[in-house]
Amino acid sequence: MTIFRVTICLLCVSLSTLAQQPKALKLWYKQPAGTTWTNALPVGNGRLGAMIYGNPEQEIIKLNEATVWSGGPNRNDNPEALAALPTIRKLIFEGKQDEAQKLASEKIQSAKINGMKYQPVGNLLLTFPNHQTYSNYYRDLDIEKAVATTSYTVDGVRYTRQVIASVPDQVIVVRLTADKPGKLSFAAFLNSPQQIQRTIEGTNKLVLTGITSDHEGVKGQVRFNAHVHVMPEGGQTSKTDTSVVVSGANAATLYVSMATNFVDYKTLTADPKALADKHLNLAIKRPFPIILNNHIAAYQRYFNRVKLNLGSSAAAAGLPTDERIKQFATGNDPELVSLYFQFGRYLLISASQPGRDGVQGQPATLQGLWNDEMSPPWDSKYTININTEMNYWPAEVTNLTELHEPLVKMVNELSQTGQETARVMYGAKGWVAHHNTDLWRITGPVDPIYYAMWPMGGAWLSQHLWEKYQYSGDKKYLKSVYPAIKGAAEFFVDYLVEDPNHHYLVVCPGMSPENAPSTRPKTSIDAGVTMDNQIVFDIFTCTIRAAKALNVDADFVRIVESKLAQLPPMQVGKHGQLQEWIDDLDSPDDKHRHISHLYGLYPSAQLSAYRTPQLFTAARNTLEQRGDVSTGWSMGWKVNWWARLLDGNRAYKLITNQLSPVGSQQGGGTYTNLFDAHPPFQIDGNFGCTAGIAEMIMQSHDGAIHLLPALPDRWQNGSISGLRARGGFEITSLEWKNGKVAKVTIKSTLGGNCRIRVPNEMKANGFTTVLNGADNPNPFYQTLAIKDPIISPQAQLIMKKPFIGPVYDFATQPGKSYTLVLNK
Ligand code: FUC
Repeated sequence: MTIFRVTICLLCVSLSTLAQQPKALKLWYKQPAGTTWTNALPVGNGRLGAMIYGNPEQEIIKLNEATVWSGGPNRNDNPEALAALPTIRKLIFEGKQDEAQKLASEKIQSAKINGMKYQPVGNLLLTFPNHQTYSNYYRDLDIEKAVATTSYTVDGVRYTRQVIASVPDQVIVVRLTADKPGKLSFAAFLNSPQQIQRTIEGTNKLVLTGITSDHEGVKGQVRFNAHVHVMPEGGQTSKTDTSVVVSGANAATLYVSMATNFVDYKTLTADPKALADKHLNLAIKRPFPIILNNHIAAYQRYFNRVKLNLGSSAAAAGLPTDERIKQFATGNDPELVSLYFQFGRYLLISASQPGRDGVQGQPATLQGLWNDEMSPPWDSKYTININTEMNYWPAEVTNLTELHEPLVKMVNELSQTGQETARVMYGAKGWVAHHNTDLWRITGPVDPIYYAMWPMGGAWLSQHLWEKYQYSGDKKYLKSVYPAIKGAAEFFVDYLVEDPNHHYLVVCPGMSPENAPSTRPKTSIDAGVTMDNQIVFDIFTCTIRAAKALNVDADFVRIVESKLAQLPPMQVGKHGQLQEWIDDLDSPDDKHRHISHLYGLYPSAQLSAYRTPQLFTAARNTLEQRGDVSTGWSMGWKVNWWARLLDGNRAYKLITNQLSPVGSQQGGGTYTNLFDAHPPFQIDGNFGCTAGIAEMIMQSHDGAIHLLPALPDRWQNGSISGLRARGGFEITSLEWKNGKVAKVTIKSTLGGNCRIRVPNEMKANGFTTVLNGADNPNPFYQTLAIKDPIISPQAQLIMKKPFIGPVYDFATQPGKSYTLVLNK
């Protein structure tokens, strides 16, 4: 045991030690968005969203409200599943997967309902006569303030538009100004691809009412209202049949309020007009500067918690964002990475807000909050075999835990609707969800059975309930989500069956999401695939740990422990890969975007450089074999995997792929507005990459807080403040120089042992050096007991010794901060 000199700093982190925020936290452009939605800029308050085009002559503001979905309350269980289940299982165990899948497509696949669509409200159009010709054009999205601004000059007058989506006021506000009096003239107009009616109340209030469309035999039942109150300063206001016309004003403020009849997934009894008016009538009493200030304060409450500096770039000062994306791969622009990281946080703050004052948001969909199509790709719903989970990967680590709440609420609701699915389809207790859900919280199978035969969505989503607790240690919260966690485990206690060939307990039928072995490429259905085993391992483990933390359900814990012990071990196949299926069927030529069996590497913590070196090496081989370029979300996941593989340069390469212009490589890429491309646009890649950048700088899953675990050569100097680590620790500030930790301050909120792994020796006093990998006594850092793998005799595993830096332990007390500095 070595004793070091210490610099302990109790709650005394001065601002000067915090990371310097680069100034350029703006997306900016020299041209309008034109007609291209992915050139437009997003604002949102978790419920109301807008995409702003910044076209001088006709401003287009595309409007969304989070509960505008097709259809209405419905279910999509297939009750014929139960009787067919024994035959399907028998066929699978006999190796007749094709026949099993055919039967499952008749008996398990949903008869007709594959989920409803997230749909747009419509467009606010502002027409500015004689603004065809303009000069000095500029538009930006300031993600430090969450304000979108457009400005340009016509006939010597500077026109400026600002747009915000306010959480406190629950309206979108458009502020129009001209720098000379009496020069502002425009017409405001609403239209929509939905079935709508329009009226104008008084002279200055546009009112649109609509109802969403029918889909797959479910009647469209969401009624919605959009109200726009046009408040000019000076000038004259008049109206036509459809427009409010303002001429000769000095300035104007437009308040946009939207609401629906949605109360919850089974209730549509709210009054959309009354609700839209309630928010509007309060907001119009407040002048724009007050609404703006309150909006910025509410936004910064979240945004300012994390600051990241990876170094400055010349490009940041001079080049618009679209040009920087084009040049990223060949230039040196670390500020684009920090902008992209913070943009992910911006998007989560804008797309996913906790409920307040009777207003509730929904979790971020495949497109977050922003969609202008009646039939968007994959309905812009919730694909829960990766995409929805990825949306929330940044929530805890980047210090946005409150924004996890809409997802937590959705999982709690699924744990209700999914009970019937578990019972009628599989004769099981607990609850189940398949690979998609929607506003109506459907839990039955969606899409053809090749994609749908995946009863794991509930168990994976439940990890988010558990992880939120891992970061906060809040037992009251844990108690509130424990029934959902337990219910997800209960399902598998009943659903697991003994595999007569290997004698393990397995998920059957199941599948490795959306992939199939090359020997039977059209048949995904199987038993005991690696990801299923890993997810069941996690839901059982967290149920046991949660029950013990809450001191409940000792008998049930014993049952779960015994089932857990009978799960299959992970396997290393003949190509040195982590096996995807229970049999060694993987092809090294398989480039499939889903690499689901690496779930165990991230987001789970089942693979470790230090504890499971063979599986860790096999995971690396798998990732090498699959290659880099793929869909956007797949590359976002790969950033996290390479970070967990402690390979910063490879993670950086994936960021480079991600920050390439759409179309410049075989898949993925980034649109000019920094939205991630599947393609098409899918927001998960934004969030995945944001989480991955955090994971490169700090990890907290493998028995310790690991500082700079995967720092690329490009980021040898930098700083970050505000990341959160499991066990209630906050990395209040971390500065590194030449790849070494120069100084770190960690605040403890729960107390307990803090263990850090660092790349270099630190000066500390009273801290101990951990030798021989002794267990961390902090319960939040308890590692997982992973079975020894089965390794193919043909597998060649070239093991690399992972870098092992010093590991220090120090006791912490709640509310206190601790600082360590580099031992030069
Ligand atoms: C899954 C993925 C697709 C896409 C869709 C929304 O089906 O396989 O790539 O992301 O979800």
